[in-house]
Amino acid sequence: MKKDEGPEYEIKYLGCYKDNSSRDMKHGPKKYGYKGVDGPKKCHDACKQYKYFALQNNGWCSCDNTYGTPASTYKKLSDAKCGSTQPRSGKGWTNAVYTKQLKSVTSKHSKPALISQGKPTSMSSRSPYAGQHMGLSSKAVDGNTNQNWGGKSCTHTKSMSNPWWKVDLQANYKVSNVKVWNRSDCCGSRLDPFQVFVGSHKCGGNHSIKQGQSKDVSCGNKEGSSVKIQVRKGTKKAPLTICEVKVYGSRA
Ligand SMILES: [Ca+2]
Repeated sequence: MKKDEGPEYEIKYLGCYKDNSSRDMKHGPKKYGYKGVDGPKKCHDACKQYKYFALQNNGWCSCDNTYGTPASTYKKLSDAKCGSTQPRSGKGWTNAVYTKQLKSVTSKHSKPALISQGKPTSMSSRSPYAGQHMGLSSKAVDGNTNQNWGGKSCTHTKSMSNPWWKVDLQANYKVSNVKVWNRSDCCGSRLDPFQVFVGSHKCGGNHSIKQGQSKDVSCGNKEGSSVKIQVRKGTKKAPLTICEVKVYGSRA
């Protein structure tokens, strides 16, 4: 398909609804012949002026601007009541209800955005190199993924047990994933192992990144207003250095 054809649409199945002889959907061709893979699309094409359309009794097409109303009569049923093969084409007195919607609308809502860059940060100690403006906690959200300490874009705590780094997202977010960049010029094991928290929710278990590499940690849309990188090496003391953290999510 050419890119300049305008917005892309998709046909979306909304559910299976009970019907009776008064008809939930009152318009359209009200004819058979709309079963099979192209059934929903063909029924849509025959119902263009209506918002919703439905297949009943294995491919009988009708449409309307409402569906499932009144809900006491046209009750929502289990999907199996509208057939087991996809796309569903309905059974006796059951409507497999569909609509057509803009594809970009759905993807815009579900696509996670970068939500950490430039936001307030903190860590378990002040940078020992703060005087040279190096190692600051803000260096992990400065948008620069340079992994060389000399690039002045990595954080650095003092040597301590259980060091951590944190970004305040300044609002509640569903966090989809957190990408972390490790240092490349030395000391890659300082991040091994680390844990990622969204608020108090942990994303997976222990993670590690080889020196000079980055890692994408999935957070499964856990909700919170901060993300923390926590290193636990028991009583062993070490500094924590991270060169960049990118948190992706959408407003909760
Ligand atoms: Ca950086």
